[in-house]
Amino acid sequence: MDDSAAPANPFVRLEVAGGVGTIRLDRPPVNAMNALMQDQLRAVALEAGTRDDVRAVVIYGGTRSFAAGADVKEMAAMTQADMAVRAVPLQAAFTAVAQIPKPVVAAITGYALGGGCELALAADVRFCADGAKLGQPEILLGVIPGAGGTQRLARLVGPARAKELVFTGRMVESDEALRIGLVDKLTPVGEVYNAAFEWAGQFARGPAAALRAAKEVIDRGLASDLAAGLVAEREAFVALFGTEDRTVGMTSFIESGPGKADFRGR
Ligand code: CO8
Repeated sequence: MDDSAAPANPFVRLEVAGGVGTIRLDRPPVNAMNALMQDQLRAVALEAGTRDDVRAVVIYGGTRSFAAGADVKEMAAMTQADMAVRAVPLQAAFTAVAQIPKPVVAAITGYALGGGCELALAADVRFCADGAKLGQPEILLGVIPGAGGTQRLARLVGPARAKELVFTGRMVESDEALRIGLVDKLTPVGEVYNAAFEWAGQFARGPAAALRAAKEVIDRGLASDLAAGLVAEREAFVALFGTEDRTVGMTSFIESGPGKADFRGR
């Protein structure tokens, strides 16, 4: 989607402040994700990934709800042939989020269900409002998760828990979500966005290439075997010796001690 084609009131927009980009979902009442919204999500994720003034990302759906999943009303009218076509850009949107080469946190309020839960799973960490509910209720519609839920959920909480959640479609309360590792932090509902923004903000003046490499190597390693992961780690480690930030970081340590480097992001 180029700028000239950008709609006046998009369902997904990128708001940038203090080095943090917020991917704001905005399709009231519950951010049900229709095809247009999925395409806008992909475009915004790519923009967040490439903009130099965005060094970390928050995904946020507002105070009421993160996202209640795919737009079931739109999906109900689709044929199998329609979905065969739609599934490709749909999955590409979630892959674009997962591959943002910067730290990404989901700030979850209300409901994160179906595609909404899958969107949260595509982030690096998840902050969650007390009382929010997560789940993969697709089975209750006679289908299964289709935007990474069977894969990312199992990797995050383990196969038995993932299967139980996908088989039953039940909602997971926020405290259980924390206990099983589905989310990483609970806050009062009014604080979840600020907590996520603060977490993202700590990377705004970080060593961008090292952060990118850390994310990429961890994710690539999880998708391959240990030996291949260690090769990827070694190559990325060596490559970082060519960056200005590693010179800045090591010089700063020697002159001023740990944790004081003023990184350039190069
Ligand atoms: N799609 C379309 N409309 C929705 C959706 C949805 N997923 N969720 C809620 N709505 C609508 C309701 O129909 C209602 O509309 P209206 O006011 O016109 O009647 C409005 O939003 C408010 O909803 P409720 O009245 O139901 O409000 P409640 O607070 O009682 O309940 C819930 C909110 C719990 C979110 C409930 O609406 C619900 O269970 N929604 C469906 C959740 C669901 O099944 N999600 C999975 C969808 S399938 C899916 O995501 C497939 C993933 C693969 C592709 C991912 C691509 C993004």
